[in-house]
Amino acid sequence: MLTLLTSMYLVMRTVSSRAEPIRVLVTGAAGQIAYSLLYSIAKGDVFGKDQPIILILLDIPPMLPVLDGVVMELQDCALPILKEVIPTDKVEVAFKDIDAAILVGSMPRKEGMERKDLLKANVAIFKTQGAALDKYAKKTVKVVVVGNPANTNCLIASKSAPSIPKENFSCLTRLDHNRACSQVAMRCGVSSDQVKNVIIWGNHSSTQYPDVHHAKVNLQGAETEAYQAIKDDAWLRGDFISTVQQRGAAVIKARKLSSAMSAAKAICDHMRDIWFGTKEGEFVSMGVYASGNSYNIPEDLIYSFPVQIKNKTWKVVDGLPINDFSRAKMDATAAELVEERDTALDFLSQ
Ligand code: NAX
Repeated sequence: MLTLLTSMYLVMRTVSSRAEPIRVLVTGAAGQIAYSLLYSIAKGDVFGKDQPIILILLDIPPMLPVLDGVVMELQDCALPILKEVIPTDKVEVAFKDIDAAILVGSMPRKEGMERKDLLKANVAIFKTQGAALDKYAKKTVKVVVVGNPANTNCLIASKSAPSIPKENFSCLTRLDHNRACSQVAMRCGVSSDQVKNVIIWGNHSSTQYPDVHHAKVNLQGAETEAYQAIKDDAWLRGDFISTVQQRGAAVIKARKLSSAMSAAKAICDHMRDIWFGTKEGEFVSMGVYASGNSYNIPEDLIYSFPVQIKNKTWKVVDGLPINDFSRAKMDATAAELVEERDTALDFLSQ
């Protein structure tokens, strides 16, 4: 019996090691988030330990020498599933036949730059990359946008890629989600895996609404509502929310650099959940296309909702009761996104 099982295992290993490699694109690949992210992807943390990968690294021309260094380091990691690494500054190379796109690169805010100018520069980048997705990528490609303003950049990329289903696009709010989870866990003195179903609503900006009305904490084996476990409504409605909203700024202040390790971990969590699905009875936060049918959020936005994922397809968790406190915060972040979208669409049509 043991011999039979062993040989079945060996056959399965051989079959999976012969699996076709998938093509995974990371943009902004010479930047600091990518530097933390690429190793995790290339060793199988995201798409599976037996899934061969071709990694394509896109950055702008001045960063090509830096990309060469990243390629050398990836080679030096000697990772068995990493079949090839392709550094490039050309979208037609980068987006060709890709299965997954992690769009990290964007225009950073420079000193003295107006918010509108920043948005305009990013609309240009995500219009080009959306058009490249449309032209060169597989129609099944899964796209996650990280570069800020992530929600609106994601919307622009999706609108510029009409042949790819809108549902294939999402933006990262998992870092905010993980931050919220961790704050609750620390407050309750449990590990973060004992906290589930926190929600980030809306924009990945300081108007986001971290909500724990539906979250559960496992306290010594007993699943407890987060509000009951914490027993401090003033903290949950005050400092908890502002800590999560301002966490990115706090990290920059302390580190003199923005979040990179935690952002890379969140990207892995986000893409792994798309690929393999969410756990039974659990939901995660993700910026996805708002159809107008969920929680009275206006349509045609990329808005962060609680989602469950099965067969690489997300579904908003509908029907959660929303109180007045939450409603006001969900609407405020939606209003910011509407304004950002309208400005971006003006630029897109120019
Ligand atoms: P870095 O400045 O270290 O790296 C960005 C890289 O993108 C650079 O190498 C740059 O040359 C490249 N790039 C610029 N334009 C490009 C283009 N058109 N095509 C390809 N590459 C291009 O920034 P990093 O710390 O890695 O952050 C990257 C982005 O993530 C920023 O926009 C940042 O604001 C955003 N973040 C988003 C988060 C989220 O939760 N959605 C959290 C982390 C992070 O703040």
